[in-house]
Amino acid sequence: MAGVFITFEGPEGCGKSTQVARLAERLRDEGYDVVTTREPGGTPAGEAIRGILQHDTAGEDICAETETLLFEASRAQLVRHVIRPAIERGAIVLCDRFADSTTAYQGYGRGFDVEALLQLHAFALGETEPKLTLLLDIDVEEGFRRLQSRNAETQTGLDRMERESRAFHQRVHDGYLAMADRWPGRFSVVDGNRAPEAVHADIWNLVLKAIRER
Ligand code: Z5A
Repeated sequence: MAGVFITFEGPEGCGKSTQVARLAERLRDEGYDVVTTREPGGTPAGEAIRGILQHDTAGEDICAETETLLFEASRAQLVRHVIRPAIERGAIVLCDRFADSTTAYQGYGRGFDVEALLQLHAFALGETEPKLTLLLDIDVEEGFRRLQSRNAETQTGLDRMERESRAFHQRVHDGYLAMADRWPGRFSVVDGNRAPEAVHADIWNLVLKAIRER
């Protein structure tokens, strides 16, 4: 039986990574073969690209066009080296961010033409599309509060994207909701403002449904 490809999306601090880990653990406990990965990253080339994207390497300003193409390059590699082989062997693939992040951040956030970005995705992804995209919706301010307290705990500063303005992050947030309206068959919006257990309960039901329908 073919696997199921599920992506997690949302604005800063929405709790994706927490939910991916919790879901993966529960699915594994139930006996499923689970592969977790993330974007940018997930392959040696992708992780090297992640390093360039997160920090201004050697103080060099990465222009928005380069940024967009680097995200797509990381994705093309991840799709062919990790995601497709896992789907083919029947695994449940959980990916923390995917192509919708480029549409949200570089499209709605930076202002690049969304339809042009969709063509870039088609080139990077080929036929590989998520069956289910879980959008963890959270208020922008709440997301920043969470990131600030996490960064204070881990003593890390804000990365390049986190330093963008509140207005930028609000456009990203609103763009995500626009995408969920445009592709209701693939997107499910989950209220991420609640406690992790409540968020997980909704995700669990949606994921079980997607697995049964495969
Ligand atoms: N980006 C892009 O621009 N274009 C693209 O194509 C792609 C990405 C693929 C990747 O950063 C950056 O690249 C990202 C988008 C951009 N921008 N930024 N900034 P990343 O991979 O380092 O980080 P992220 O994907 O943005 O994740 P995050 O927002 O930092 O975290 P999260 O995965 O959403 O949340 P978390 O790590 O699970 O939780 C954050 C904190 O909140 C943590 O302390 C948790 O313990 C806490 N938390 C989690 N859930 C809850 C609940 N329910 N209640 C209270 N507290 C919670």
